[in-house]
Amino acid sequence: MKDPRLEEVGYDGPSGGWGSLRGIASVFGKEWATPAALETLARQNKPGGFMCVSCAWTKPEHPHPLEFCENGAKATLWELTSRRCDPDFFAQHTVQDLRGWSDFDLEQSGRLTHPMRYDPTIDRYVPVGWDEAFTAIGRELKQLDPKSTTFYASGRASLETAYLYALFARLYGHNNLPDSSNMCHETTSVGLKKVIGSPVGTCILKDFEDCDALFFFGQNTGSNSPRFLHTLKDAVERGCKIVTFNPVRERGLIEFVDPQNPIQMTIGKPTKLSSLYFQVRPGGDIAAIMGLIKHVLAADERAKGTGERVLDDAFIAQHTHGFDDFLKQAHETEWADIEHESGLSRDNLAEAAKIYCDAKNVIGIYGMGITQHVHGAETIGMLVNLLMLRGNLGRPGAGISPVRGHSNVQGQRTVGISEKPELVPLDHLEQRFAFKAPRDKGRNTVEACEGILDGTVQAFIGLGGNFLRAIPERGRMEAAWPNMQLTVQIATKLNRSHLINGDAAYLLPCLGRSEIDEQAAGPQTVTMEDSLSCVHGSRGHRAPASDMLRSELSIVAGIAKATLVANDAVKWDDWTADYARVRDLIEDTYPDQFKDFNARMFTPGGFYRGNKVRDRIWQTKTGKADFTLPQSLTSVGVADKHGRFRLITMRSNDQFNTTVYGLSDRLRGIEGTRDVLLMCPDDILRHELKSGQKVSLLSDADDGVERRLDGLVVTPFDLPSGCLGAYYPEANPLIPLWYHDRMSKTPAAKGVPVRISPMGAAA
Ligand SMILES: Nc1nc2c(c(=O)[nH]1)N[C@H]1C(S)=C(S)[C@@H](COP(=O)(O)OP(=O)(O)OC[C@H]3O[C@@H](n4cnc5c(=O)[nH]c(N)nc54)[C@H](O)[C@@H]3O)O[C@H]1N2
Ligand SMILES: Nc1nc2c(c(=O)[nH]1)N[C@H]1C(S)=C(S)[C@@H](COP(=O)(O)OP(=O)(O)OC[C@H]3O[C@@H](n4cnc5c(=O)[nH]c(N)nc54)[C@H](O)[C@@H]3O)O[C@H]1N2
Ligand SMILES: [Mo]
Repeated sequence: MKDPRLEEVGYDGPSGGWGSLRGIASVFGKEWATPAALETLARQNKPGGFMCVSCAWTKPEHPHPLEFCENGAKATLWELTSRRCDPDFFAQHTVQDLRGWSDFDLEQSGRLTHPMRYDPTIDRYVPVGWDEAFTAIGRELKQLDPKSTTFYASGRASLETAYLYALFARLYGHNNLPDSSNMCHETTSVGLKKVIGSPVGTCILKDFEDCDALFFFGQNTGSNSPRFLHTLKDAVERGCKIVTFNPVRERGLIEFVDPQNPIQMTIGKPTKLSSLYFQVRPGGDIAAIMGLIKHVLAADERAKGTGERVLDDAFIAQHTHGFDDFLKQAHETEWADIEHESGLSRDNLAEAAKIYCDAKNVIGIYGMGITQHVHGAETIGMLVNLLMLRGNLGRPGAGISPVRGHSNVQGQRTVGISEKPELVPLDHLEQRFAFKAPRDKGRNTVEACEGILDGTVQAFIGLGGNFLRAIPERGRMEAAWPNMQLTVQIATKLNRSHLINGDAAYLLPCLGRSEIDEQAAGPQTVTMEDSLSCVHGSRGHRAPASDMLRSELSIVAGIAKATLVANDAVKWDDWTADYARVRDLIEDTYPDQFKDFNARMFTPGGFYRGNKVRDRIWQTKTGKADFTLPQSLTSVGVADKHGRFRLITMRSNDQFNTTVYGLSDRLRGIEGTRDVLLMCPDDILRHELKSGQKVSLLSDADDGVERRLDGLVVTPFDLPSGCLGAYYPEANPLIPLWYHDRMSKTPAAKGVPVRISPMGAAA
């Protein structure tokens, strides 16, 4: 009999349902349902309203009466807080003192209200006028070598702001434009582009109405893109099958009750989502997909005599490259290795392969469970291999759909936030703005961190985000950060990255997306691109949290104007006065994708930017879609060894990235704490640990660097053996900076090598 103390923590209810409404209430109390807050939420993700600041899932043409989810509501309400982090607050607390606060408490201090300058003599932030701040920042930047500076963007800023931010970097003289995508779907931008020529997903919402099966890898819909649950539910109810691969049995992918459907809420049964659910080992997806592929190939062999082929031979012959070599590798791969690396059995994979073969149209879906691995890009290549066998690319109802993170992270890359000069139409920009653009490759997030460590990066501007919490290698990074000459943070709320400063440091508060953005030409609209490449206008209607706030665009323009020499082609004031002019610039730079931008931005459901893969045009080196030959069957970057675990860093249902709303991970049954180490009961016994015991995690990366995290409580959880779970961002000190996807340098926040040490004991 199982030791009752090892009973796994978990949650048996469906996702959605009453629990999602209680989830909102538990963070915001009764206030969340005030008329003003509800009115704001009712405008969320609607044409003419504002686009949610939470995830990037698409906003449909026919929205629900309330087109928001539990977590979208939390993100909006978080921005609407009545608390203010004003000059009085900063007068009361030294920065040293604030460093002792939890991340939760820092953000709870409310919306930033005034531009602030760090005064090292009193270790406090003090108010500064906007012009004075811009002039001082401009003066610093003018003295620095542009190549020693770096302009980070978290993925929330609008297309208009992103376009100007990237333009500013290039006019100033660098391509150092790391962004949150570098920690997220850069694996897609590089890996997917390499094999099919598209850096983004190929599906549109209509495809989800026409697909027969969805193969789902490492994306936690219930917490991270809950509005997508409606799409999944509709698909399942018309007969589409979902096959899920995830080490964690995520409730959101098991069953769902639509909180907007009164009948289902009161008397209905939850909709069962996944037909098959595979608890793959972390990093085991390459092997699992190889297993699926072997079954598909075997089915095709069997079918050859009958005349009805399983493979789409015509597609493979006309549209792909490298099939024969791949076929050879698939045949040579042993089932024993596949079973070992994936943790799944040949027979179980046969069931999934049958669903794949029976389905006319299949969509492959994935998230961070795939992208945040050392061989993440190869895993994406494997998923493409699987899809290509039956021509599931470039036709309706089929394709590949990475689920993106921040609400405009995909769009920022579309309009020029990239360290890779070849991805940006520099010739056009040079001509349009009469300057010589830098042509050398800039720094991505990992390279920016390397530069901060070795002193070659001397200034950091952060357009949103919480860089020092989001990146790996926290210990060394926090120590090196103050060596910079200048740090500037543009933000809505105080966070830890604002408490570690360069010699000169500024904290510049900006408007949130639900707020009115009044400029010389009147209230402004901004635009975003969602996960399915649809572009939407967004207009705030609430009074700003403080009179002193400025829009992100005007702050970028203010710094740029104070930094750059005058240039008649560059009109910061005109652009700030009327963002329609910036949209004209975007249309001029990207005419194919943004035709009639201003006229189309309020198209219900957004306007689709297009994707050549839908017409089976492959913008790759070979001019075809390429089969990938994986170099290894695991996407984890270090070998197995006794005592070494694979740690997956996870998001709870009560956080948005580094912003922690509360201590309830409702859909996993973890309440009241984030200091947990999730572990399977067998491993707890095998390693002579006890449920409830406090332990430390130590980096096991064989590089001699000590990285540790203390005070985690061993918590039995349904996970594959050899796998541990802990929360992001708390666990980030354990990830080595060099532990990243080989092709794209996306930090590998899943499959991190660690070992467990009892608290207090030496390693
Ligand atoms: N509410 C809320 N919404 C969010 C966010 C948030 O923090 N909160 N963050 C936003 C951002 S920026 C992003 S990028 C997305 C992130 O959304 P997701 O892509 O869902 O990212 P994660 O939560 O990190 O983890 C994804 C899943 O991968 C699984 N996994 C871990 N390792 C493996 C593996 O080796 N193989 C497989 N198959 N699965 C694995 C985990 O169990 C988890 O269920 O969500 C966005 N939306
Ligand atoms: N271990 C581990 N590490 C990870 C991940 C993981 O799964 N595991 N995920 C990675 C991923 S996918 C991502 S995207 C990154 C996230 O990295 P970031 O994007 O840098 O971090 P966020 O937590 O989203 O940023 C939150 C802060 O943004 C500011 N903010 C909020 N709204 C606005 C706004 O409208 N404008 C401006 N200017 N500021 C605003 C607030 O000050 C808030 O404190 O983390 C990465 N790090
Ligand atoms: Mo992300």
